[in-house]
Amino acid sequence: MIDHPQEPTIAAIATPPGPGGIGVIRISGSLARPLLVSIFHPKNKNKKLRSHQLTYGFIRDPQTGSMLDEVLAVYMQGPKTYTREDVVEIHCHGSYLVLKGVLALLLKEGAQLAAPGEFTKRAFLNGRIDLTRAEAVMELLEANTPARVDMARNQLGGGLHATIMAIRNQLMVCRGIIEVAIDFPDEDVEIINPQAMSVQINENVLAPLATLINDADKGRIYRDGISVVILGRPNVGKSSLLNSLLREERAIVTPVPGTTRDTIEEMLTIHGMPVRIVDTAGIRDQAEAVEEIGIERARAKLGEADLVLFLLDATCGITPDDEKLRKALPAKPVLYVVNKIDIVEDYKVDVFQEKLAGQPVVSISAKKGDYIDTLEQAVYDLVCGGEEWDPGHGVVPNVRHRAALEKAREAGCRVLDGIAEGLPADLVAIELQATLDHLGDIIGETTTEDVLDMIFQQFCLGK
Ligand SMILES: Nc1nc2c(ncn2[C@@H]2O[C@H](COP(=O)(O)OP(=O)(O)OP(=O)(O)O)[C@@H](O)[C@H]2O)c(=O)[nH]1
Ligand SMILES: [Mg+2]
Repeated sequence: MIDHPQEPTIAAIATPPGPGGIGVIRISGSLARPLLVSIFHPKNKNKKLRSHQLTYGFIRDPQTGSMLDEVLAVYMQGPKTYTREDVVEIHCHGSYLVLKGVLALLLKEGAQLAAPGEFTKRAFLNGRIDLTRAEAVMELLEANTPARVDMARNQLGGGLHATIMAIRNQLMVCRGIIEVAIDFPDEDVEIINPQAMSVQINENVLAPLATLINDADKGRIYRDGISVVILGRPNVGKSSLLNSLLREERAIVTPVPGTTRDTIEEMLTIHGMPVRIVDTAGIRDQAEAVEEIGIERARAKLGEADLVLFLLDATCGITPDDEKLRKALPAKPVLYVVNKIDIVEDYKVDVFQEKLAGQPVVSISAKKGDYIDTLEQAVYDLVCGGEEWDPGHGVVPNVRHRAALEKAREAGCRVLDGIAEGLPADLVAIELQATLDHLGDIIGETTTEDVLDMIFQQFCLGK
């Protein structure tokens, strides 16, 4: 057992549970190297452990001498490591039991089990990465669409950090001027030029903050995705539409009204945006018991919907039942979709458009898969406000950042008001400092311990 210095050396299995080609154990801290030396036996006994070089050998229990695994081990001397501390990685066979055995040995020898996110937290606390980059690590691990990977990669590259720093620098220039005004209150010359400073704050602080907040809202759609519920009378083609959007025969389709009895949920992406699509039981009166339950579920799903696809049948126009259903809709964005246009001769959307007065309408054939791309575009436009937005373009703040940005913007507006009203410089300085602090929260400069704990606890083990 190796003696503990003050900061414990941490260890964890860094790869997910389940069989794999290899599984990696990671160790960080001042004991990383001695711990490795105590359990690792290079195949070539004369081979010295060199920093950042893989060595082939065996893990043995120093007490019993029994061999646990044949491994590749690497010792990386700080500060050029993930945590800036000494780091060791042991590449074992990807068996969970083997990995657990090696980890148990390390803990017996004096390592401490790492908390979730503790490696990344140390990287942050040791100043290797700021908080936005640490969060980007988690975002990257969780990213399940290419758009999310792009956003995470950008943040990991320091895009958000640099943008926040640039805004903070502008504020610091203003703070410098205001401090001079505070220090020399009796100067004849006016130190603060209110007009110039207002322009400076408007253009270089408030405008970029507004852009960041807007991008955060767009980014949220790409991170969390949206829920789209297909609704309509029985037999209008809801399940056919689900299948068309998924490009697979997921749901049962028959000419019998009341085919779908339960809600069916699937994930798909539209222009990179994750979409949870929900097919529902056709809504009608006089349904039998099982169908009735399905209809109740359909109604319940409406509550979670970000967008409702209201399906209509081109062969029958808008029927009294459709009207009834429309009237019962909750206040949600609705896209009307006229289906089965393939079997209507001389189909014209105008009749529907007139009746739906100003509401967005798309015409499709779910069965043939016609105009599904037009429908997807319409969904995208409705959700993104008709604005083409590229998630990979740069900086996309998350929900936590957004809250801090909003507070910074409010404080920034109070700075402007203070200047316009000619408030004393020291009062303006307080709001200016508040603006700076809210921005500091984003990059982790002024973030409190409990917020940090909350962020890192969301990480997975070994990261
Ligand atoms: N010609 C044509 N037929 C369609 C189209 N879409 C669906 N249908 C047919 O309409 C019938 C009902 O389709 P479904 O997709 O099961 O309709 P649904 O709205 O899910 O019906 P319920 O689950 O009973 O509420 C089937 O026979 C489909 O083949 C279309 O675009 N064109
Ligand atoms: Mg159906």
